Amino acid sequence: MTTSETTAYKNFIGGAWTTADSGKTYPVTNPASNTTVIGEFQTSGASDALRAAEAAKSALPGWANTPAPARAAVLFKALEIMRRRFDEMARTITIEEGKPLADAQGEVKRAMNIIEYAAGEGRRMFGYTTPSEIPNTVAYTVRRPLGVVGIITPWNFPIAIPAWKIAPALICGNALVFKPASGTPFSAVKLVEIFEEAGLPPGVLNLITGPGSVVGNALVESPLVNAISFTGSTEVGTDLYASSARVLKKVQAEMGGKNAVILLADADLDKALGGIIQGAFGSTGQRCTATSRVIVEDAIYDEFMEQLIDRTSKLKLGNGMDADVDVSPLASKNQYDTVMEYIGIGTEEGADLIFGGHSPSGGIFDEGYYIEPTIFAGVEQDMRIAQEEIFGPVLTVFRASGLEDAIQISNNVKFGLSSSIYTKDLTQAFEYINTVEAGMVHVNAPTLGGEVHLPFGGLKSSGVGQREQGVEAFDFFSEVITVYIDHAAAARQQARFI
Ligand code: UN1
Repeated sequence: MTTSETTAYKNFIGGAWTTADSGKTYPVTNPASNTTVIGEFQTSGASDALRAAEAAKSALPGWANTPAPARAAVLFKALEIMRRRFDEMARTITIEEGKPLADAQGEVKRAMNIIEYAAGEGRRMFGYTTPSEIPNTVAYTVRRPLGVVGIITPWNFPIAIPAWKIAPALICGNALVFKPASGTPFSAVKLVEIFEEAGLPPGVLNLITGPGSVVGNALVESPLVNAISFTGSTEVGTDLYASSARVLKKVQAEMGGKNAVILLADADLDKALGGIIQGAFGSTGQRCTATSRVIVEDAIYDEFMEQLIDRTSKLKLGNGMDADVDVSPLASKNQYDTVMEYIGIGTEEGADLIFGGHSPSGGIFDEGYYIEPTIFAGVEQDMRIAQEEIFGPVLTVFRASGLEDAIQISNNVKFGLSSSIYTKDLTQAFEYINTVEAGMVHVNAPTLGGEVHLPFGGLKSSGVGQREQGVEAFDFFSEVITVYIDHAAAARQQARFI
């Protein structure tokens, strides 16, 4: 591996592309071809994070005092630039994260949707007025920015997740320090370039790349940073929430999932299989809304298994840049090792490995982090593969005697992010909607995804703080201030109101 001709990308602090204080960079490679270095990125430390937070603090008053419709104009401009650079952005995701190009295009579209939605908020940003109980008094609420916000994002949606935090945070008037996952800084650089080109004032959006533990902790600990929006593992999110609580820092943490699909006997089996396969193996299972469990009613279990194996065997594994590829490599060596370890654990625990489970070899497979789509049957609820988030192309299958049994299995995990049921029976569907423990509930649709104008997030160990996206995003990224104006000056004393 040679890095001599590789471009070294920089941090973006106070409107200038700068090197890290360490003077060091680290390489990022393509997961489908791990000898191909796609760039060198700054190895930032705490001092860089603090410099970025100071730059944000200096830029804050100017941006906070910019009228929201004028802030929106910058977002609309960013949207236009992203539309122009659409192909480049999608290709960047695929060479850096590995997901199939069609998925990467979907991801860029999603980022555009949130920027558009957040920009529209520039002409709303509603508070409310209400009658006061005091004579001659006007009472209303107004929104103010939180201040400097740390944006800490994962590698699996390296454009969309940053966009769905950054766009609502900007429209609310905050100044940001953006710390992307160390594995996907290239997508982050491109996203920041777009906001720079759109004319965002210097210091409003700062980027620092490097190891999460050092840079992320510096942001959590710095009194300059007022709030953190985080997406990542439940372990890191829990620590971040605990340390932020000590200094009363507002936190939104979007974490893991162990999402289940319930398949009832009356369902449209063909449609259900499509949704389950897409949910389990699309994006190589590396999304927090992936389907990692399927709970099948006894009566159709055998037929389902036969078709599941048949359809999974037709999936094409390969480089995400090839148009006909369904399942691409894991995003990194680390991910690859974790998933292979879980496949080993499942086998040792006594589950039946009925499909896949191997890393193919020869040709392109020797160059990347490939693992076959993998299915375990005979899974017991207390097994680790039934309880822990694997974040890879591994589906576990359970049997249920009926709806009640299936919901019990679905709820018997510490996570509660997304869920799905396939049935044509409205009564059973509503029983499910009312009792399943998940922040997002789908009927006759996969566990995946969501629309940007609806809230995204989970229950239990899947998330804490306000939901992302939807109107809730603006609730998280703003403070609500309550205003009372006594326009007769002294009404309150006279009337002796409390
Ligand atoms: C999606 O499922 O389309 O990290 C988005 C994640 C989630 C985002 C998932 N926060 O996978």
